[in-house]
Amino acid sequence: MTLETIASTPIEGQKPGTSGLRKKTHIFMQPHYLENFIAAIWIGIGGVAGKILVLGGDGRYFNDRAAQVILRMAAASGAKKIIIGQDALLSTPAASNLIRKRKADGGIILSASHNPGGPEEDFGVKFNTPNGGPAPEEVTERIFEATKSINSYEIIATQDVDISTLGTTSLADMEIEVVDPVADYQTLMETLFDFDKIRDLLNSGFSLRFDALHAITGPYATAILEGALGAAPGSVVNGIPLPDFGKGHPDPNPIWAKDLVEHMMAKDAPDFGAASDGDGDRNMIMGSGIYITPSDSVAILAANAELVPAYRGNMTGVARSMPTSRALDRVAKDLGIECYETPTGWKFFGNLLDAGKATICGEESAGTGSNHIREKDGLWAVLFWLNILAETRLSVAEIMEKHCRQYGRNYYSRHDYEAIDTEVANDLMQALRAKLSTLAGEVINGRKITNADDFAYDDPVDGSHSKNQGVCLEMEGGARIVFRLSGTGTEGATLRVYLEDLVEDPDRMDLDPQEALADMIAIADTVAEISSRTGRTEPDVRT
Ligand code: G16
Repeated sequence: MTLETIASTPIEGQKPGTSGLRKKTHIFMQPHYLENFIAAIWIGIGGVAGKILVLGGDGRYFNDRAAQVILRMAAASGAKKIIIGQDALLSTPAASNLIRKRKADGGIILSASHNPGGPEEDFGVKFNTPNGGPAPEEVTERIFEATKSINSYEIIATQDVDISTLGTTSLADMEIEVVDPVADYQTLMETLFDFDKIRDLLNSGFSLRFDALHAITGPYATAILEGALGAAPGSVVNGIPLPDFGKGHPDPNPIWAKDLVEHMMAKDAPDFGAASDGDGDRNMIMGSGIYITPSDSVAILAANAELVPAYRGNMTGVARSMPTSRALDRVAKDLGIECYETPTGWKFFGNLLDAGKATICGEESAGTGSNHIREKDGLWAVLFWLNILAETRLSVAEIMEKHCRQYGRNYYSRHDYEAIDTEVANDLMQALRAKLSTLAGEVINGRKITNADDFAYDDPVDGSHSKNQGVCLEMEGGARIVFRLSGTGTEGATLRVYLEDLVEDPDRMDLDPQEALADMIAIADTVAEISSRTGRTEPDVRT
């Protein structure tokens, strides 16, 4: 075992995006690519010497190899201890929990989240801070700056460490603790929800289907839903994590979780359906014959928080990302609590959660979570829904109907135009920004624009300022259109168009969202010239 200092040169483009550094796997596998970025993390966090870190990933291709490299680099740079999930597996929420529970100095999560995996697909690395949350911009900026001047890194030359056996081992002077990826997470869930009530529900003939999409939540869902809560064996499908996610796209939305949608829309559908993503932080919720949008889901969870042990009497505030529908705002108003509006990216909720300003947070991009950890949490959302269903004994559709009757319905859809030419996408956004000052007051397709701006955020806790976070057009009657470019894609640019319209007429609660939003869709195209600039007449994904 020898300590080696390997000469390297800075690699361009190692700029973390919305959630860590994501690139094609073969790029990460190039000589020094991963190593340079890890060395930059060490610099960005003020060195790793003497520190305790959590390490794990979603099991995608290259996960195990990358974990071995990181162990050898951490040991070479004097880390005190690494707590690693068995076989280098940890869901993102489980990693966040471990960082907090074990008071670690942070963690490295190997994942490109909902992006597909495999040698030709995507890989990613993200750093989470001691509060268990994604590194804030100030830290990712430091890491990025460091990538520009890396000219060597330290690594121990040795055989692979055994990370398949639970227990403690060592590498040079560094301790390595291999932990069960599920156990601590399951213990946490048991403290938040009424497992007895959920067990009663599942024993009463209530059926569920959880599609793990061959990603990380398989073992968690099997242990918790089938094991601890007694869902019928086979309720969890595609539960074995695979390096290429079975060639699927582990993104829980109606396009990529089509099989679940078909089951839930069938005549003999289960009572409840759900899916999670590659690293287990996203969720999709369905009932028999109904899909609940993420924006509605977070609003429903907040509205029913009193039914769930950990949240009863504990709702200090809620938060949503700017493009998420304003259904949550209506609930917050009713509860008499604040609803914060942040830029896209879970990292922006961290300060609000740490300061006790928000209890439940959610994003249109299928992320929902709370102050129990500092990441969004797919299975948590599933258990929250099951707890509500167990308490009310209503169906998912009835819960949705009741919610709309009380709060009105914020029809919502996101249209994604993927892999468009980066220059075309940037020009489109620039042209939109150039129009902002004249858009307010204009009437387009019969709807008056009441406000047009480029969203900026002043963090109420640390005062940090984030600008250019998306172009937002507000319209009369509670409608909105938001345009922004995704920060998580790895190919060209993805234009996201977020469409929302509020309907309060009780006779118009059951419309098809695409029909209800037809006006908004047309206005979006007129204002942003999507079809003429991109040549696309249809989005690739509609959520
Ligand atoms: C990440 C972030 C989320 C964000 C989502 C979409 O999710 O953690 O906060 O909403 O990306 O971001 P964008 O619109 O920039 O692609 P995940 O699940 O990929 O980590």
